[in-house]
Amino acid sequence: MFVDQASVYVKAGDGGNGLVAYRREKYVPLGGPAGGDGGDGADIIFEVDEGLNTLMDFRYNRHFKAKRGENGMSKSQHGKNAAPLIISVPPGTTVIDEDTEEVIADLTSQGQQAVIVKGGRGGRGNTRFVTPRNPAPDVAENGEPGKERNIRVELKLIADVGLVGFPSVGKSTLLSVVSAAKPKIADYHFTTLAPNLGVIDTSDHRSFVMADLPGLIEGASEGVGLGHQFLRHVERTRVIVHVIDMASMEARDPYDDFQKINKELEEFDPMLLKRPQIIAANKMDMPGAEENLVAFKEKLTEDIPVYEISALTREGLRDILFAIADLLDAIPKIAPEIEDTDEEVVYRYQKEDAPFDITRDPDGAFVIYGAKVEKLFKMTNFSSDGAIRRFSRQLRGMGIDDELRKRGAKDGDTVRLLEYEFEFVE
Ligand SMILES: Nc1nc2c(ncn2[C@@H]2O[C@H](COP(=O)(O)OP(=O)(O)OP(=O)(O)O)[C@@H](O)[C@H]2O)c(=O)[nH]1
Ligand SMILES: [Mg+2]
Repeated sequence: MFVDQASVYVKAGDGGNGLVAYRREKYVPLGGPAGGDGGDGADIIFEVDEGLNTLMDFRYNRHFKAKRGENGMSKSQHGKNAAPLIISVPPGTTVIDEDTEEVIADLTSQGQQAVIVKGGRGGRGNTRFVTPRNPAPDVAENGEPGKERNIRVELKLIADVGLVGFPSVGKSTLLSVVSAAKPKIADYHFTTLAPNLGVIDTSDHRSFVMADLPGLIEGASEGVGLGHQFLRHVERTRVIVHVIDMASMEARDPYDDFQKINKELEEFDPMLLKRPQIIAANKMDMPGAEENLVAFKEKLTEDIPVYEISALTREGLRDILFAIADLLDAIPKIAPEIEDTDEEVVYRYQKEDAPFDITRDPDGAFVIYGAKVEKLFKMTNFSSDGAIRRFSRQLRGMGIDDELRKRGAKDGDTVRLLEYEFEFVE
């Protein structure tokens, strides 16, 4: 199995901050609270785009940060929610949490979406903290931080293009110079025993997957050489690139090679001849290749484009890759084979954040940490007394005061949370 893989960091947008504001109207001497809520931060969503077939885009961009929500405004106006950041992925993409190895999403069908990280909720404005006892609160919340995650994106590769041809014509060499694949290359037959896959990126940023395949010889369709095993792979590809040794280094006639290979393909499955083909006239750097090519083209009656290349000197590669990409764009997709089909499970909600934990620093200070308490802290706007009081109430509500006391905290002891210090007050 061949897997394309990328490690990516995603951070959803933070919620916008809530606002503390009061009405100021001409004839209302004591205007009530009028601070609006912050908007929600942007989610990061992955969406299947059938037009993609590799994870090439993740090679260029490994960090994704979504926009934050707008802050709350006066006159009780809600800040705008940030629009989700949508990232296109090819069908067959699996998204895994790198830290827990949990599968977050299996994306298979066109348009299917999965929320990879949720944006933070907008903080509430002071309008929302009105109570009969406190009709004009000076409390507003900061936005909730957006979730962040390290993820691994994986894609089982299916070759779009198969390289076929006699042994030693240069199939593996070609794959090695147009992709990062490192197939074994040697001047003896059947160097390649199992297909190698490479991801190809054309200079105009289109990408596709190409396989070099074990060499084919006469009788392959009946099982000679690596026969059937090899031909099964060809059946799954959408374009066949027929590699021919135009230098005739083993004294075979190039056109004869071409016909023999096609005959084997046809005998294995007549449909294979209907598959679009491109001829790669390889080894054009060698003496005699030019003459052979002229003779080859004279004999060629089939309507198949011929591209002159040298995998060794890397000549002509750009043109043939463009031709392959154009052809792939022009023909319909074959639905990728997906082993465990119909699995529509998309996103499992995350477990509750651990509320808090307490340790002690060497100097005796109590240190509070944990996702939930840290989130509360970040959502508190410490510029108002009301918000500070509310934060202490929340800590008490979570049982942090009791826990501190249990561990021996006394009036005046230092308590740390993130990079801040407080005094423990009874
Ligand atoms: N002169 C020249 N030699 C080449 C070129 N491409 C490949 N070769 C040589 O041809 C020999 C066979 O190359 P491979 O890439 O292993 O051939 P293959 O088609 O993958 O062969 P199998 O895996 O055995 O089917 C090697 O010695 C290569 O260096 C080329 O463009 N010019
Ligand atoms: Mg090979």
